[in-house]
Amino acid sequence: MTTTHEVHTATPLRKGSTTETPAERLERVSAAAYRIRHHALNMGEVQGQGYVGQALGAADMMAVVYADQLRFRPEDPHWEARDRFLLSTGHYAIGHYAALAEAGTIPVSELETYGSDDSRLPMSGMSTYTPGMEISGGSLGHGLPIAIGMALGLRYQGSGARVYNFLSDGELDEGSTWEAAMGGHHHQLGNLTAMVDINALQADGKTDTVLRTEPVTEKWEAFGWYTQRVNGNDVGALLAAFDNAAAQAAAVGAPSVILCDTKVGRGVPLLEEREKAHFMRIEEHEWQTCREQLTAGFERKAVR
Ligand SMILES: Cc1ncc(C[n+]2csc(CCOP(=O)(O)OP(=O)(O)O)c2C)c(N)n1
Ligand SMILES: [Mg+2]
Repeated sequence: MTTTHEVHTATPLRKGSTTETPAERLERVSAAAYRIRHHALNMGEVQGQGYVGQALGAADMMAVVYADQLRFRPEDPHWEARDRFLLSTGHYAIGHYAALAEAGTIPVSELETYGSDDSRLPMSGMSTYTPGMEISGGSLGHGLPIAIGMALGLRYQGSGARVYNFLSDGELDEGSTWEAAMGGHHHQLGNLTAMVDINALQADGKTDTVLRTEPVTEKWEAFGWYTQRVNGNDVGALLAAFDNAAAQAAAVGAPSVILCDTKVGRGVPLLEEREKAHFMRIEEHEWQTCREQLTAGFERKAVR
Protein backbone atom coordinates (compact mmCIF):
# COMPACT_ATOMS: atom_id res chain seq x y z
CA MET A 1 0.00 0.00 0.00
CA THR A 2 1.18 3.50 -0.74
CA THR A 3 1.63 5.60 2.35
CA THR A 4 1.18 9.35 2.15
CA HIS A 5 4.83 10.14 1.70
CA GLU A 6 6.00 7.16 -0.27
CA VAL A 7 7.12 8.22 -3.70
CA HIS A 8 7.48 6.45 -7.04
CA THR A 9 10.32 7.82 -9.08
CA ALA A 10 9.36 9.19 -12.48
CA THR A 11 11.47 7.95 -15.37
CA PRO A 12 14.26 10.51 -15.58
CA LEU A 13 14.41 12.10 -19.01
CA ARG A 14 17.38 14.24 -18.27
CA LYS A 15 18.79 15.84 -21.39
CA GLY A 16 22.30 15.29 -22.59
CA SER A 17 24.22 12.05 -22.56
CA THR A 18 25.55 10.47 -19.39
CA THR A 19 29.09 10.97 -20.68
CA GLU A 20 28.62 14.71 -21.18
CA THR A 21 31.34 16.82 -19.54
CA PRO A 22 30.41 19.93 -17.52
CA ALA A 23 31.83 22.09 -20.35
CA GLU A 24 29.71 20.29 -22.95
CA ARG A 25 26.64 20.66 -20.75
CA LEU A 26 27.25 24.39 -20.38
CA GLU A 27 27.72 24.76 -24.12
CA ARG A 28 24.54 22.77 -24.90
CA VAL A 29 22.34 24.76 -22.52
CA SER A 30 23.88 28.10 -23.58
CA ALA A 31 23.12 27.23 -27.21
CA ALA A 32 19.52 26.46 -26.23
CA ALA A 33 19.29 29.88 -24.52
CA TYR A 34 20.58 31.53 -27.70
CA ARG A 35 17.95 29.76 -29.82
CA ILE A 36 15.19 30.69 -27.33
CA ARG A 37 16.22 34.35 -27.67
CA HIS A 38 16.29 34.04 -31.44
CA HIS A 39 12.78 32.52 -31.50
CA ALA A 40 11.52 35.30 -29.21
CA LEU A 41 12.84 38.00 -31.56
CA ASN A 42 11.15 36.31 -34.53
CA MET A 43 7.87 36.13 -32.59
CA GLY A 44 8.10 39.73 -31.48
CA GLU A 45 8.64 40.83 -35.06
CA VAL A 46 5.28 39.35 -36.08
CA GLN A 47 3.50 41.84 -33.82
CA GLY A 48 6.11 44.61 -33.94
CA GLN A 49 5.97 44.85 -30.18
CA GLY A 50 5.50 42.78 -27.07
CA TYR A 51 7.11 41.31 -23.98
CA VAL A 52 10.37 40.72 -25.81
CA GLY A 53 12.54 42.17 -23.03
CA GLN A 54 11.26 39.60 -20.53
CA ALA A 55 11.78 36.71 -22.96
CA LEU A 56 15.40 37.78 -23.53
CA GLY A 57 16.02 38.36 -19.82
CA ALA A 58 14.60 35.00 -18.74
CA ALA A 59 15.95 32.90 -21.65
CA ASP A 60 18.79 31.43 -19.57
CA MET A 61 16.35 30.33 -16.85
CA MET A 62 14.03 28.79 -19.45
CA ALA A 63 16.93 27.00 -21.13
CA VAL A 64 18.19 25.49 -17.88
CA VAL A 65 14.68 24.27 -17.02
CA TYR A 66 13.71 22.91 -20.45
CA ALA A 67 17.06 21.80 -21.83
CA ASP A 68 18.40 20.32 -18.61
CA GLN A 69 16.22 19.94 -15.52
CA LEU A 70 12.62 19.13 -16.36
CA ARG A 71 11.54 15.50 -16.79
CA PHE A 72 8.88 15.46 -19.49
CA ARG A 73 7.96 13.92 -22.82
CA PRO A 74 7.78 16.64 -25.46
CA GLU A 75 5.38 14.64 -27.63
CA ASP A 76 3.10 13.74 -24.70
CA PRO A 77 2.48 16.91 -22.65
CA HIS A 78 -0.05 15.11 -20.43
CA TRP A 79 2.30 12.27 -19.43
CA GLU A 80 1.22 11.60 -15.87
CA ALA A 81 4.70 11.31 -14.38
CA ARG A 82 5.95 14.60 -15.88
CA ASP A 83 7.42 17.38 -13.79
CA ARG A 84 5.09 20.36 -13.89
CA PHE A 85 6.30 23.81 -14.99
CA LEU A 86 3.86 26.55 -14.01
CA LEU A 87 4.21 29.96 -15.61
CA SER A 88 2.60 32.44 -13.20
CA THR A 89 3.34 35.40 -15.38
CA GLY A 90 1.12 35.01 -18.44
CA HIS A 91 2.85 37.89 -20.22
CA TYR A 92 6.12 35.89 -20.26
CA ALA A 93 4.41 33.33 -22.54
CA ILE A 94 6.54 34.45 -25.51
CA GLY A 95 9.64 33.11 -23.74
CA HIS A 96 7.81 29.97 -22.66
CA TYR A 97 6.64 29.25 -26.24
CA ALA A 98 10.21 29.68 -27.43
CA ALA A 99 11.35 27.12 -24.82
CA LEU A 100 8.53 24.72 -25.74
CA ALA A 101 9.58 24.98 -29.38
CA GLU A 102 13.19 24.37 -28.43
CA ALA A 103 12.04 21.35 -26.40
CA GLY A 104 10.02 19.94 -29.30
CA THR A 105 6.52 20.31 -27.84
CA ILE A 106 5.52 23.04 -30.33
CA PRO A 107 6.76 23.09 -33.95
CA VAL A 108 9.16 25.98 -34.55
CA SER A 109 7.14 26.87 -37.67
CA GLU A 110 4.10 27.58 -35.46
CA LEU A 111 5.88 30.35 -33.55
CA GLU A 112 5.11 32.86 -36.29
CA THR A 113 1.40 32.65 -35.35
CA TYR A 114 2.19 34.19 -31.92
CA GLY A 115 -0.51 36.65 -30.88
CA SER A 116 -2.59 36.21 -34.06
CA ASP A 117 -6.28 35.32 -34.25
CA ASP A 118 -6.91 31.56 -33.92
CA SER A 119 -3.32 30.90 -32.87
CA ARG A 120 -2.55 28.33 -30.15
CA LEU A 121 -0.01 30.87 -28.89
CA PRO A 122 -1.88 33.85 -27.42
CA MET A 123 0.04 36.81 -25.98
CA SER A 124 -0.86 35.75 -22.44
CA GLY A 125 -0.36 32.07 -21.60
CA MET A 126 -3.52 29.91 -21.65
CA SER A 127 -3.50 26.27 -20.59
CA THR A 128 -6.49 25.43 -22.81
CA TYR A 129 -4.72 26.72 -25.94
CA THR A 130 -1.16 25.53 -25.76
CA PRO A 131 0.37 22.08 -25.26
CA GLY A 132 2.76 22.17 -22.32
CA MET A 133 1.17 25.25 -20.72
CA GLU A 134 0.01 23.87 -17.36
CA ILE A 135 -1.90 26.92 -16.09
CA SER A 136 -3.41 30.14 -17.39
CA GLY A 137 -1.19 32.65 -15.65
CA GLY A 138 -1.47 36.40 -15.90
CA SER A 139 -3.52 37.20 -12.85
CA LEU A 140 -0.34 37.74 -10.91
CA GLY A 141 0.13 36.04 -7.56
CA HIS A 142 -1.81 32.88 -8.42
CA GLY A 143 0.95 30.62 -9.70
CA LEU A 144 2.57 29.78 -6.38
CA PRO A 145 -0.75 28.99 -4.63
CA ILE A 146 -1.60 26.61 -7.49
CA ALA A 147 1.88 25.09 -7.33
CA ILE A 148 1.43 24.41 -3.60
CA GLY A 149 -1.82 22.51 -4.23
CA MET A 150 -0.29 20.61 -7.13
CA ALA A 151 2.83 19.61 -5.18
CA LEU A 152 0.71 18.47 -2.24
CA GLY A 153 -1.62 16.52 -4.55
CA LEU A 154 1.26 14.79 -6.31
CA ARG A 155 2.73 13.80 -2.95
CA TYR A 156 -0.60 12.33 -1.83
CA GLN A 157 -0.69 10.34 -5.06
CA GLY A 158 2.78 8.94 -4.35
CA SER A 159 4.15 10.58 -7.50
CA GLY A 160 7.85 11.37 -7.81
CA ALA A 161 7.08 14.27 -10.16
CA ARG A 162 8.24 17.72 -9.15
CA VAL A 163 6.63 21.11 -9.50
CA TYR A 164 8.46 24.19 -10.78
CA ASN A 165 6.91 27.63 -10.57
CA PHE A 166 8.23 30.61 -12.51
CA LEU A 167 7.43 33.95 -10.84
CA SER A 168 8.35 37.56 -11.57
CA ASP A 169 9.56 40.08 -9.02
CA GLY A 170 6.27 41.96 -9.49
CA GLU A 171 4.54 38.91 -8.00
CA LEU A 172 6.37 39.50 -4.74
CA ASP A 173 3.99 42.48 -4.29
CA GLU A 174 1.10 40.02 -3.96
CA GLY A 175 -0.05 38.82 -0.55
CA SER A 176 -1.16 35.52 -2.07
CA THR A 177 2.46 34.73 -2.99
CA TRP A 178 3.52 35.01 0.64
CA GLU A 179 0.52 33.04 1.94
CA ALA A 180 1.55 30.29 -0.47
CA ALA A 181 5.18 30.55 0.68
CA MET A 182 3.98 29.88 4.23
CA GLY A 183 1.92 26.94 2.95
CA GLY A 184 4.92 25.45 1.14
CA HIS A 185 6.91 25.49 4.36
CA HIS A 186 4.00 24.29 6.50
CA HIS A 187 3.43 21.27 4.24
CA GLN A 188 7.18 20.73 3.80
CA LEU A 189 6.90 20.51 0.05
CA GLY A 190 10.35 19.24 -0.85
CA ASN A 191 9.00 18.45 -4.34
CA LEU A 192 8.55 22.16 -5.15
CA THR A 193 11.05 24.58 -6.70
CA ALA A 194 10.16 28.21 -7.30
CA MET A 195 12.28 30.53 -9.44
CA VAL A 196 11.85 34.28 -9.40
CA ASP A 197 12.93 36.48 -12.30
CA ILE A 198 14.22 39.54 -10.48
CA ASN A 199 14.60 41.96 -13.39
CA ALA A 200 14.01 44.92 -11.05
CA LEU A 201 11.17 46.07 -13.32
CA GLN A 202 7.39 46.14 -13.26
CA ALA A 203 4.69 47.59 -15.51
CA ASP A 204 4.71 50.93 -13.69
CA GLY A 205 8.46 51.34 -13.35
CA LYS A 206 11.40 50.05 -11.35
CA THR A 207 10.50 47.52 -8.66
CA ASP A 208 12.12 49.55 -5.87
CA THR A 209 9.97 52.57 -6.77
CA VAL A 210 6.69 50.61 -7.14
CA LEU A 211 7.02 48.61 -3.92
CA ARG A 212 10.32 47.89 -2.19
CA THR A 213 10.51 44.10 -1.75
CA GLU A 214 14.16 43.79 -0.72
CA PRO A 215 15.70 42.14 1.19
CA VAL A 216 14.19 39.31 -0.83
CA THR A 217 16.69 36.59 0.10
CA GLU A 218 16.15 37.08 3.82
CA LYS A 219 12.37 37.05 3.35
CA TRP A 220 12.33 33.64 1.66
CA GLU A 221 14.74 32.27 4.24
CA ALA A 222 12.49 33.54 7.02
CA PHE A 223 9.58 31.75 5.34
CA GLY A 224 11.54 28.51 5.70
CA TRP A 225 12.56 27.96 2.07
CA TYR A 226 15.92 26.61 0.87
CA THR A 227 17.02 29.87 -0.75
CA GLN A 228 19.69 30.58 -3.37
CA ARG A 229 20.34 33.85 -5.21
CA VAL A 230 22.25 33.84 -8.48
CA ASN A 231 22.98 35.82 -11.59
CA GLY A 232 20.06 34.65 -13.71
CA ASN A 233 21.95 35.37 -16.92
CA ASP A 234 24.86 33.09 -15.99
CA VAL A 235 24.01 29.62 -17.28
CA GLY A 236 26.77 27.97 -15.22
CA ALA A 237 25.52 29.59 -12.00
CA LEU A 238 21.94 28.61 -12.82
CA LEU A 239 22.90 24.99 -13.50
CA ALA A 240 24.71 24.82 -10.15
CA ALA A 241 21.72 26.32 -8.31
CA PHE A 242 19.20 23.99 -9.96
CA ASP A 243 21.48 21.01 -9.26
CA ASN A 244 21.60 22.06 -5.59
CA ALA A 245 17.82 22.39 -5.49
CA ALA A 246 17.44 18.96 -7.12
CA ALA A 247 19.80 17.47 -4.54
CA GLN A 248 17.49 18.83 -1.83
CA ALA A 249 14.38 17.44 -3.50
CA ALA A 250 12.44 14.93 -1.45
CA ALA A 251 8.81 14.11 -0.77
CA VAL A 252 9.08 15.90 2.57
CA GLY A 253 11.50 18.75 3.22
CA ALA A 254 12.01 22.44 2.68
CA PRO A 255 10.74 23.80 -0.65
CA SER A 256 13.40 25.51 -2.75
CA VAL A 257 13.52 28.95 -4.28
CA ILE A 258 16.10 30.23 -6.77
CA LEU A 259 16.19 34.02 -6.93
CA CYS A 260 17.54 35.03 -10.35
CA ASP A 261 18.83 38.54 -10.97
CA THR A 262 18.40 39.20 -14.67
CA LYS A 263 18.61 42.06 -17.15
CA VAL A 264 15.69 42.95 -19.37
CA GLY A 265 16.63 42.54 -23.05
CA ARG A 266 19.74 40.53 -22.18
CA GLY A 267 21.86 39.56 -25.18
CA VAL A 268 20.67 42.41 -27.43
CA PRO A 269 22.45 45.66 -26.47
CA LEU A 270 19.96 47.75 -28.47
CA LEU A 271 17.17 46.55 -26.15
CA GLU A 272 19.10 46.30 -22.88
CA GLU A 273 19.03 50.05 -22.35
CA ARG A 274 15.57 50.75 -23.73
CA GLU A 275 13.16 52.93 -21.73
CA LYS A 276 9.62 51.59 -21.32
CA ALA A 277 10.98 48.07 -21.27
CA HIS A 278 7.88 46.34 -19.86
CA PHE A 279 6.13 46.32 -23.27
CA MET A 280 8.59 47.15 -26.02
CA ARG A 281 7.82 48.70 -29.34
CA ILE A 282 10.56 47.86 -31.81
CA GLU A 283 10.75 49.53 -35.23
CA GLU A 284 10.59 47.43 -38.39
CA HIS A 285 14.19 48.15 -39.32
CA GLU A 286 15.49 47.29 -35.84
CA TRP A 287 14.60 43.58 -35.75
CA GLN A 288 17.42 42.48 -38.02
CA THR A 289 19.88 44.55 -35.98
CA CYS A 290 18.59 42.81 -32.84
CA ARG A 291 19.20 39.38 -34.36
CA GLU A 292 22.67 40.38 -35.55
CA GLN A 293 23.63 41.74 -32.13
CA LEU A 294 22.35 38.56 -30.47
CA THR A 295 24.31 36.29 -32.78
CA ALA A 296 27.48 38.39 -32.52
CA GLY A 297 27.33 38.29 -28.72
CA PHE A 298 26.75 34.54 -28.68
CA GLU A 299 29.61 33.85 -31.07
CA ARG A 300 31.96 36.11 -29.08
CA LYS A 301 31.23 34.06 -25.97
CA ALA A 302 31.63 30.76 -27.79
CA VAL A 303 35.19 31.56 -28.91
CA ARG A 304 36.26 32.79 -25.51
C1 LIG B 1 -3.22 40.63 -9.95
C2 LIG B 1 -2.69 41.50 -11.06
N1 LIG B 1 -2.50 42.82 -10.84
C3 LIG B 1 -2.03 43.61 -11.84
C4 LIG B 1 -1.78 43.08 -13.09
C5 LIG B 1 -1.30 43.99 -14.22
N2 LIG B 1 0.08 43.72 -14.57
C6 LIG B 1 0.43 43.00 -15.66
S1 LIG B 1 2.09 42.79 -15.82
C7 LIG B 1 2.38 43.70 -14.41
C8 LIG B 1 3.79 43.91 -13.91
C9 LIG B 1 4.16 42.93 -12.88
O1 LIG B 1 5.51 42.94 -12.57
P1 LIG B 1 6.56 42.04 -13.36
O2 LIG B 1 5.92 40.78 -13.79
O3 LIG B 1 7.79 41.97 -12.54
O4 LIG B 1 6.79 42.96 -14.64
P2 LIG B 1 7.93 42.89 -15.77
O5 LIG B 1 9.22 42.50 -15.13
O6 LIG B 1 7.48 41.91 -16.78
O7 LIG B 1 7.99 44.28 -16.34
C10 LIG B 1 1.19 44.15 -13.85
C11 LIG B 1 1.09 44.96 -12.63
C12 LIG B 1 -1.99 41.68 -13.26
N3 LIG B 1 -1.74 41.08 -14.44
N4 LIG B 1 -2.44 40.92 -12.24
MG1 LIG C 1 9.78 42.27 -13.15
